[in-house]
Amino acid sequence: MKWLIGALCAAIVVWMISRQALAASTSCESLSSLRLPNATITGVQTVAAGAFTPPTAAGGGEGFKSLPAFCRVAATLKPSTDSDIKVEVWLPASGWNGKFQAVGNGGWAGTISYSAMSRAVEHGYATSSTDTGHAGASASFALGHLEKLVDYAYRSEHEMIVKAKAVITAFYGSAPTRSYWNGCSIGGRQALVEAQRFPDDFDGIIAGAAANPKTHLDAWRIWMAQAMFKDQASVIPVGKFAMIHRAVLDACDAVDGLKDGLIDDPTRCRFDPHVLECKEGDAPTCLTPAQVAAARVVMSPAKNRKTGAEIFPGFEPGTELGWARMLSGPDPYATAVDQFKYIVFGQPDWNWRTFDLERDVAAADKKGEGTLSSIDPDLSAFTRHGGKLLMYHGWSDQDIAPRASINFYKAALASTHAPSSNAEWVRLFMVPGMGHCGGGEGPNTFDMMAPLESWVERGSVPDRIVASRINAGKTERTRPLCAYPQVARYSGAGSIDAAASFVCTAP
Ligand SMILES: [Ca+2]
Repeated sequence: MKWLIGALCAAIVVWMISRQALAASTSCESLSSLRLPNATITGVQTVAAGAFTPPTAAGGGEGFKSLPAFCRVAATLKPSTDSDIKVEVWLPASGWNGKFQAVGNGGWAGTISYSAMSRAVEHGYATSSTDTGHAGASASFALGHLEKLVDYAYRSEHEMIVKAKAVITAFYGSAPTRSYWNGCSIGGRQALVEAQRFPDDFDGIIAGAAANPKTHLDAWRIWMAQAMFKDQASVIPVGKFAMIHRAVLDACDAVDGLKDGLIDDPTRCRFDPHVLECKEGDAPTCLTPAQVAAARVVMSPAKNRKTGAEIFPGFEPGTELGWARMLSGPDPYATAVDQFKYIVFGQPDWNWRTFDLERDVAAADKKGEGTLSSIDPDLSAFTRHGGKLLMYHGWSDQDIAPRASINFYKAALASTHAPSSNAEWVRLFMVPGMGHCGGGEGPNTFDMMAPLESWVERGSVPDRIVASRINAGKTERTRPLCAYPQVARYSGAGSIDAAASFVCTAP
């Protein structure tokens, strides 16, 4: 008995010492005197548990009430004379898990991602976010400011990461044991950029719905809207999107082998909107010939009409309920128009109706070289560092066509030469029925961080990740997400709402 008590006491002492090591080694306020190259610390404060209030523009509200106490550090980084990069680093006052989780942005960024930061801190990580070097969600910042475009394209993230690691080390007295990136949309693009350009920044990277190639993505968005809004006749009223969705589901739900209200494998669904053409005139239940033509464009990839080369993949069947995000008119998605106004042509009064797919994609590629054009898929250096890349994309993404992630995944596998010590370094999970970074009709709640950490820290390669459909706090359905190209198949027994009834198998 005595030895047992002794061992127990020893264990408690070891535990207390290890806990001690994960708390701050210096006061939060003392970080204001930290000197970092090309950086100015502009604010340092201890924030009491639940006391954080974001600047009104950031939103988020109630989500911050559950935040534990943390040390909040704000800084401005100036890697170029025209740079004005705002960053924040948040450090849990106690219970730090020893790791760093940097979080990404959306659209043209222009704000610090407070909500994503709060989720990271709640889970014990030190975290950081940047506004990417400008304020506001438009691309107007780039007009006449090439250095700011470079900051947005890749430099602000890397600068933030270097400085955040220095702040973490100063605060806790030790560097993070592991560093991770977690981002979706532009944050997914930032993820791939980091893996390519700065392969030693992270041990593990999550790239959700990556906006890549950004130039082609925005060209596709305008091309699609141009077909829809070119004249009054071609406009499909938003009220018809649900009718089209119903028809797509009727045609394709069962094709994947299970009638569950989801198109689990859109690659097997063939749907021509011509089947919805009105017998005569127009009605809410059918499409006019001009609307059929517009729908065909919306459901097709954008291709170069001369060479046949794909510029960007199209929406998948099943996405129709989300079409309003980009196709509610009367103009194309402003995020896409901004690219051509402020970056490609430098003309704030540029008229999207003059857009010519082949000519203007070529112009965008030229202008975007080294910044927003396609990301080099050779991630060999990242694999030599031992890095793991976990990608995901919703099959019903209504903002970034999901095959863009499949394209990058395949290109990366083909061009990357990984050392045998890191032969398994990338996984892609397609999410049936999920919209852009969430939403949609499918199981859309899942944790990518835990499987990534198991992979990086314990060598457990993720092949199956369970996703849940939660409605009003109740889990209605669970499903496995399977490592691409595998798909989830119903085993034939058990509830179709339980992940245990499904196996991951070749398509
Ligand atoms: Ca189905």
